[in-house]
Amino acid sequence: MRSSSGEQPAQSLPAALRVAYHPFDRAGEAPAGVLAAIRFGAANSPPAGLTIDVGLEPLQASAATPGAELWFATGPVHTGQWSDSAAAGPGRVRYAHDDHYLFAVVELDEREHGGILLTAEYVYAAVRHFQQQSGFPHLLRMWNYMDAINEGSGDLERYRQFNVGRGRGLGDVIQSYPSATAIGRQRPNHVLQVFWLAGKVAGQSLENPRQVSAYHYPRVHGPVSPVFARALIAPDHTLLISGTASIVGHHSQHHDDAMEQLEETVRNLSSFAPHVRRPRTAAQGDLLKVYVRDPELTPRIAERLRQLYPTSAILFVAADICRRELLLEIEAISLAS
Ligand code: 3EB
Repeated sequence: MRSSSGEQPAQSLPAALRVAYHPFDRAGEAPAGVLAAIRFGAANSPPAGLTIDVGLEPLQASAATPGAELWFATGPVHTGQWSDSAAAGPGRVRYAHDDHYLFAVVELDEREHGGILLTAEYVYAAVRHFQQQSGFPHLLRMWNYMDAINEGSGDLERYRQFNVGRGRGLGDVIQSYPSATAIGRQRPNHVLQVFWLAGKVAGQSLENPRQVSAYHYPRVHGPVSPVFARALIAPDHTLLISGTASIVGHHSQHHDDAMEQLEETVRNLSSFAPHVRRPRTAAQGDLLKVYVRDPELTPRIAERLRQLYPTSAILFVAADICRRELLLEIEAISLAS
C-alpha cells in the first residue's frame, strides 16, 4: 500500500472535513455551519443544512449518547432538491453543499417502486444522474439503510437483491468506488434510504489486504457483487473506512461468536493504520460507529472498544448486518487534522 503522506502541497488541499457526534443532552443547541446532520433515535439535534433521519436506535442511551452525527461545512451552505426529469417526483434528491463537498439523500418507499431490487435500481439511477450534473462528480462515502436485510434465502435474500439493483442503477460509469455501509434497520419503515458525501476533487480508494475486494466477491455471495471500496482517503486526507466486519478473504469468520468477530473486525480496521493522519489534538480523535445485531452484547463490545480506542468517539446502534452470521460491523472516520 502506498503512504498518503507528502503527495500534495498543503495549499492544494480542500478545506478539512470536520465531523462530530452531537450528544442528546445538547439536543436543544443548533451548532452553526453544519452541512449535514445524520440523526439517530428520537430526541435529537435541530435540523441544519441537510437533515437525514435514520431509523436506527442508539444503544447504551444516556444524556451523553450521540443523537446526531454532524458534518460541518467548510464555508457557506446551499441547500436544494433535484428530480430526474425523466421521472419527475419520485426520484427526488435532497442536498446541501459548500464550495468543496456535497451531502445528498434519496429515500424511496419500496412499496411504490416494486420491491427492493427495483427500488435500489431506481435510487442508484437517480444517484448517477444527479451526480453527473451536480458539480461534485466524485462519490466519496455512501450509506445504504434498508428493512429486513437478511430476509429471503439464497439469491433472493434482500441484501443480494439490493446489490443487483444497485449494480444495474449505477451502471459502469464509476471509475473508482466510494467507501460505503449497507445495513438493515430493525424497525421496518419500507424505505430504502441512500445518502452520500461527494466532492469536487476525487479521493483515493483503498482495499484491505486481508480481504477480497467486495467488487470481486465470488458468485457464492450473490449474482451481482457489492460495489464499494474498503476505505477512501478524502481529498483533505481524512480516512473514511467502510463498514467492516469479521470477513477474511471473502469468508465470514467466527460464526455466532460476537467477541471473536470483534477482534477480527479490529484486525481488519488495523490494516488502514498506515493511512491514518494523527489528529493534532487528542480531542479530535477518530469516530467509530458500531452496528450491533443483538443489543444485549453492547456492554461487552463497548468495554473492549473503549480499551482499544480510548480517545475515539464511539456510537453504538442496533442494526442487522448484511450476512446473517455476522453479529457486528464497524465503520470509522479518521480526521486529517
Ligand atoms: C462486507 O465486507 C460487509 O454493500 O455497500 C460492508 C460495507 C458491507 C458496505 C455495501 C457491505 C457494504 O461485505 C458488508
